[in-house]
Amino acid sequence: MSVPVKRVIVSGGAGNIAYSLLFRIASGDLLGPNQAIALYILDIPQAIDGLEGVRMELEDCAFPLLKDIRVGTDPEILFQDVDYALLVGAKPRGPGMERKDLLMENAKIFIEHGKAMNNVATEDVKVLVVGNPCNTNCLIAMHHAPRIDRKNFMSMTRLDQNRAMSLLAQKANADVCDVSQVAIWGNHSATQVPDFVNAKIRGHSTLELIPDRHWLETDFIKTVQQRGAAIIKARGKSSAASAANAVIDSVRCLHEETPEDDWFSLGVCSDGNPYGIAEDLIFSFPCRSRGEGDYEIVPDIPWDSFLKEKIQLTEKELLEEKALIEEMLAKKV
Ligand code: NAX
Repeated sequence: MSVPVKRVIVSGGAGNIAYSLLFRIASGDLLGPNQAIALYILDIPQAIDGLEGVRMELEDCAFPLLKDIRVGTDPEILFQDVDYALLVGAKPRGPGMERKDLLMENAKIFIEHGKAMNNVATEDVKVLVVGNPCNTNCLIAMHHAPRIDRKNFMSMTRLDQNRAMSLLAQKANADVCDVSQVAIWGNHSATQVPDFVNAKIRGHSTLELIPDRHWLETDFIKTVQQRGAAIIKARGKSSAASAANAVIDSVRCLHEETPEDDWFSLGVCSDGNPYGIAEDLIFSFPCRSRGEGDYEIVPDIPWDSFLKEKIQLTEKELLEEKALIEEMLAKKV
């Protein structure tokens, strides 16, 4: 029995992350081995040759699940009827560029992409924003796509979760499969909060297996927060394969029933519940899925005073980013 093709758009298609991501999507890693896929690949006009090269390589893989490839630079065409929008494309911070300029340059991109999705994507399109600053970019796209349910807008903190899981496993001499309930709270930035307080290793409290709270509060958190910069320093390029892998994990988690004793991290729109985080922020929470493409925020995870203080700081940063964007957009009008 044939299953209808799912349309997946990847923006930033000529970039670093997309070069890993597209091939994994086309091979079935994103939506499973029985789901035929159409790939729509978007970038800017200056990148059109790169896009054509990527298209040629995808064709040369002869992926059985890949039924259609479209490359282009017009969001209103490429977002047409998409089921999944993986928004990787963004403007990097240039030399001497201030944070507010970076926010504004990216705001323009995500306003355009939000509007295009509102106009032409399927109503239940699932949107995952990867391009930084991903939480605020996601918020902007969501605001410009009122036809689409707010719940469908997500930003990626799964790479941070995976980094945290690996570090905890290494420190405890455990397998990464033994590590569970690792949440990232807040912004995908240097203020993010990798939660070791509630994480488990072999079903036990991390604090029992790694009784070095000083290491957890300092080196562990800092290493996760600054891993992106460490990779740029080592490779001369930013994380790409691991970021693409985290995109795959983020989407797959929505379609697999989350085990009772676990959760995953995802930036989603806060409505104030259940943790009192300000409404209308894209904030990373521990989430669970029933396996139907949906998620809910896991309630009742306790915060000790250390976590609480850090979570308030990351919330403050997101509020500041939002206020800055609102101010700049208001001035422009
Ligand atoms: P690259 O600079 O290699 O690629 C970005 C691509 O986006 C380029 O091809 C560029 O032309 C394109 N682009 C720019 N404006 C566009 C627009 N208006 N429409 C469509 N495409 C557009 O960056 P790459 O290494 O692929 O990283 C992409 C983004 O992911 C960056 O913002 C990066 O900071 C972010 N990351 C986010 C992570 C996360 O966990 N959320 C981790 C990895 C990564 O750092």
